[in-house]
Amino acid sequence: MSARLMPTDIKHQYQNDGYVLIKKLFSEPECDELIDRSVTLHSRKSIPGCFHSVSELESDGDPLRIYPRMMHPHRVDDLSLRFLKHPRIVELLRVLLDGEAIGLQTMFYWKPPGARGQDFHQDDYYLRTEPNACIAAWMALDNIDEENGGLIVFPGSNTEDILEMCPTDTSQSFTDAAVKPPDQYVEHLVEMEKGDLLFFHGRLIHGSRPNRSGARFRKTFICHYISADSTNYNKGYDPIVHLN
Ligand SMILES: O=C(O)CCC(=O)C(=O)O
Repeated sequence: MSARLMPTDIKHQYQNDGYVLIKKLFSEPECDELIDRSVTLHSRKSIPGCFHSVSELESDGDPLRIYPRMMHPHRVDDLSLRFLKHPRIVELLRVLLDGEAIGLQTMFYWKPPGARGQDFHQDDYYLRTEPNACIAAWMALDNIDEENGGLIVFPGSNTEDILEMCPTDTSQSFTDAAVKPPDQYVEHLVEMEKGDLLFFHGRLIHGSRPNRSGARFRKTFICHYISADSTNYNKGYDPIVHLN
């Protein structure tokens, strides 16, 4: 799906399937700027509340300990904040949410070769937004496919309530609980090119498998938003970010 799609098409697909892919919303230089900044942040080894990385020797063979995901980089980095508030994202959020959005979190995933995935879940299990679902903006900073652990979605599962989370296989997933997708949903791998952005609904079942590639990272910058008229959300995500 292309950034040139009409707003009504974008909204229709989001409502029907629970996600919509916007091709090449960002250019390669824009992606590279964000990657360069993340490399600079990572070189600090540890930023309280954001990430703590260890050396290869200390990692016990877990690449995610060397390249852990960065939580809320927008709280320590102006460029990450600029992307959270990026006008191209905010304009599309307005279409998808029928109104204004508020920023709740950012994350930067390196997903290095050999890294575990994140088993199936719904984001609102964590964000607990009421009365409407939260929305993720998942931006590809590499070309992403099955081999390097691309995102898997279950189209239409956005109509489900929050489902039960059960213990899962932590040799494959860095999280220890997951939902079992109901039988009527069929998994779909979203192949993405660097600069593509996937919006998805907070009740959509999604996740990823390990990065099986020998040398390809799967870098992504992820933002979560809620409608400005939300009456509740998980206050653990405070402080929220007003986008204007
Ligand atoms: O990027 C991934 O592999 C999973 C990310 C995800 O599921 C999320 O941010 O909720």
